Amino acid sequence: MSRLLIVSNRLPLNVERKDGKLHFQPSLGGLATALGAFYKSRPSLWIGWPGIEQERLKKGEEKQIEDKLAEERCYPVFLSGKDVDDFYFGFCNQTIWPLFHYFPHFVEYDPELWQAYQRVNEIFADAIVGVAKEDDIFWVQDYHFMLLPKLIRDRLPRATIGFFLHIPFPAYEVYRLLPWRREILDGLLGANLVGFHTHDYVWNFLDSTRNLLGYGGSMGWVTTPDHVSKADVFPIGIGYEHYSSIAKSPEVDAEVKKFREKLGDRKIIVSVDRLDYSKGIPNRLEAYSLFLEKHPEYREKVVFILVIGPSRIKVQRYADLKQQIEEMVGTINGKFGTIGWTPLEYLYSPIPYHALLGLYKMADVCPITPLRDGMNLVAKEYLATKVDGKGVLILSEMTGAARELGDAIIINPNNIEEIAQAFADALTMPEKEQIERNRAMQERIKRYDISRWASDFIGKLYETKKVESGNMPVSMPDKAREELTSQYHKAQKRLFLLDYDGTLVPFTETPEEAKPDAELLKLLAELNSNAKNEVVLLSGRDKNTLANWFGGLKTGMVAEHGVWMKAKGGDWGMMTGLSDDWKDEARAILKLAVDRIEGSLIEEKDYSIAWHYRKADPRISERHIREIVNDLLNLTANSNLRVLEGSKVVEVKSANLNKGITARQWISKQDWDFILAIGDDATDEDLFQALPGNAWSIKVRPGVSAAKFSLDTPEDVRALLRELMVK
Ligand code: ADQ
Repeated sequence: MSRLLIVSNRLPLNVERKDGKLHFQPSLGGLATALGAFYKSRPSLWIGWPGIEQERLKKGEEKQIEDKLAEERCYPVFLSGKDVDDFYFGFCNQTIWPLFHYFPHFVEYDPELWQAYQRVNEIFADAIVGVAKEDDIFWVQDYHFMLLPKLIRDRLPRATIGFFLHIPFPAYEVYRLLPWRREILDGLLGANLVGFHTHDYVWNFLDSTRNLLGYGGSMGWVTTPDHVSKADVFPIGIGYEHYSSIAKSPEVDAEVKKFREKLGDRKIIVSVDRLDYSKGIPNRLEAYSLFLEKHPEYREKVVFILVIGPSRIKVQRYADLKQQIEEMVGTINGKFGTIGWTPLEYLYSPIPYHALLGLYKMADVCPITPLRDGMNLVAKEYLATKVDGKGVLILSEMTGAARELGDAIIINPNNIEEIAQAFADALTMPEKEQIERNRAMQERIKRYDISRWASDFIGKLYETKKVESGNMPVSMPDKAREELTSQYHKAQKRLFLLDYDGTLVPFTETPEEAKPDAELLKLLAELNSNAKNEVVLLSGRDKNTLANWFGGLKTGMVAEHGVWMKAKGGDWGMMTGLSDDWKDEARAILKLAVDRIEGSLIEEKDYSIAWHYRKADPRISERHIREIVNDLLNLTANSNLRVLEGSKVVEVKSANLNKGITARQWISKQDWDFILAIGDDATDEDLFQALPGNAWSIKVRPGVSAAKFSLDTPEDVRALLRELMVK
């Protein structure tokens, strides 16, 4: 089993200095606890910041920390105080966090913080590569390290890298606000697998990669020039069995007893959050106040225990929020409280595990009201402790958890009246209904628990890597070139299937400019004049252009992807059974595209129509291309037409027309003992797939392909063809 390297901002063990000495404490809550059992169950190493700034360490203490953490299979990456401030409190929590949680007005766009983010990601990349061994697989966690997948890939091109985002990925219209939006997408796409909590986040991510980087793909696959990535959904779970069994323990019952002694038999509402403006704490309190206002019968009969975990207090906005919450707590208690009854019990502190579970266990109602939340684990923890099935979960529809826990009372966190009503509904919900609702949700979170989440992710990561390995042609090594030449010379019947644009000539701004030069014509003439060779130019271009350019050569030719064909020395013949009555509608859509996108143009052929946008401003066309392709896809749905995306060209044509079908006809003509096919774009993939196993196939430009080898430029293709002919 290969070793798993988990990378996250914090380690499962946190280092603190108390009374001058270093102390190692298990990190509270979060990922470390959640993944603890999984990472211990296999060969692994956890890499992260140990929680103490470099300047606060004395001589020799770094080594001391390294040794102690090594016992727990952890590896520390040390950061200076300035890096922690600018990276963690800065870019992570004043730029990414608010933007990704739809608080654009809170976002700091500060190039200095961005530099710190880049710098710390680089520091981590170097540290990771320093400890990595061959065959290790990498699993990078969360928004702190979105550049890291690419930085690792730059250093270890063949690495297997996964990334999981624990927070939402926002809609394109929000994400695009970020000045460094492309760099971050590039960083993430260095991973083979990018995981999110919900389908919406996956869609948002794919939308942004299409709009900002122009990368297409389907079913979550993203094809970049040198690499393939997949985006997929993995809703994080909790250690369900662990929570539900501890909830039955005497320690937890003792905690419940302690609380009950203080609170009597009043109804209990409990909420637990880290201090954060995304968690919707003020609106929850406002709703509680409204509930007490509207339902005086509950006064003195209910207590709300508000638990808040200290977090990011160094960021001013968090300090302000803390003050706001404390003021609200004071106001509510002042307004409704009586001697002997405090409507709101406020705890601002980390809560020990058994006490936390005790609170969940005795809570009649758990209101979770974030304005945005990637998942929200408290919702799942609360349900897991409900061993008797009783209790009511109120859940904001803006949490990832709401996608899975539809049997909760779902609320809009901005609707204070609705939340207040939810308190009343929850407190009067019949026990039978509570149990029914909870059992359904418990089943689900029990099945897809944290270890299933982790093993599912790692399993998918391997699968994704396998797809990539099987589909990335390797650049041609010398040995393969020698073998190709040797086979060529031994062979008596040789077939060359050559694409034209992008393969034999580089791309130009307009299609007419890509005329063959004298050198190319000479090369093809020479290749074709050998009696043992049959050269076929397979192109999407129209027949007249090919006839004008290559008529003198007498090579085989295929125009419009197969509408027209011409054998070596023969005449043009047309494929039968084609119709063009669909062209008017497709032309109308593409004309609209030309009007909207300056510099783009339509190329009409007999049985296909193409829209070229190479000359258009890439920022504009990227945005519109999806719309145009979607219009074309709607038009062609359930028809025998195909929409093909080439390099800066979209083409509509009959599904019966593709280079693969045409190539098969040529291949079946003779018993060839040497076949070489070369192409560069999506239309050539049909050709590669149609080849027999012993054929040679080469893709020009790096990218995912069914071809066996790759070359970088048309000049390299010409050089290879020239090389073949040298005796
Ligand atoms: P968080 O924003 O931290 O996580 P959440 O999922 O609710 O949010 O997890 C908080 C954890 O901290 C829970 O395990 C909770 O029990 C614990 N906790 C909170 N306050 C505590 C206190 N006072 N004492 C003790 N424990 C406390 C991010 C994303 C979430 C996503 C998770 C996991 O923001 O949306 O669900 O990662 O992917």
